[in-house]
Parts: sequence; C-alpha cells; structure tokens
Amino acid sequence: PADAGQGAVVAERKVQKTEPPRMYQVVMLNDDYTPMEFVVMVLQEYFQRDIETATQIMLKIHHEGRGVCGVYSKDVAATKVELVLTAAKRSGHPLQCTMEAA
Ligand code: NFA
Repeated sequence: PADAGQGAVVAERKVQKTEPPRMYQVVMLNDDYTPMEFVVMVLQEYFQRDIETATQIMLKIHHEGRGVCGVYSKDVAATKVELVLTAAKRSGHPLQCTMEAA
C-alpha cells in the first residue's frame, strides 16, 4: 500500500477479479489391443496434431502407460473425451481416455 505522506495508507483496490478459466488435461491410457495407427489417427483428427507429434504422443502412452493429448477448457476437454471414446467404441477398440484438472 502506498503511503500518502501523513501516515495515511491508501487502500488497495482489486481491479481484476475474474480468474483465468481452470484448464483440463485430456489423458489417454495405454492398452494391449488398440492399434498404434488408430491412436495416431485419433490424435491427428481430434487433437490437431501433425503425424510426427501424434506418433511421439502415442509412443509415450505405449511406453509409459499414459500421456497428455492436450490441455483445454472444461467443456472442450469433455467433448474431446466423448469424441475419442465414441470413435474407439465404433471401431471396436478398448482405447480409454479421461480428463483431469491441469
Ligand atoms: N499398446 C498398443 C499396441 O501395442 C498401442 C497403444 C498406444 C494403445 C497408445 C493405446 C494407447 N497396439
């Protein structure tokens, strides 16, 4: 607080009270059955990744058990999870993904 000079203290004022939106990671999990090519396709189609980045993310999931596909606002992350699960189901693959607060 700035000192006004005679011992008076000027009150601080919050000029900005809206917080940035909470962000969510879309996390994909490894399994033994979903084809690598399908995972790469999903990462390109729903997460706008180029083929090289998609392949890197897929391999990270394959080797480490899980990986982050992207970070989004809550509604966008939830929609992406649903799109991935629907595409996997339609293709008969057990691919799982979820969202968690970033
Ligand atoms: N582990 C799968 C396989 O060997 C590939 C995979 C990668 C599955 C990432 C799910 C996520 N076919």
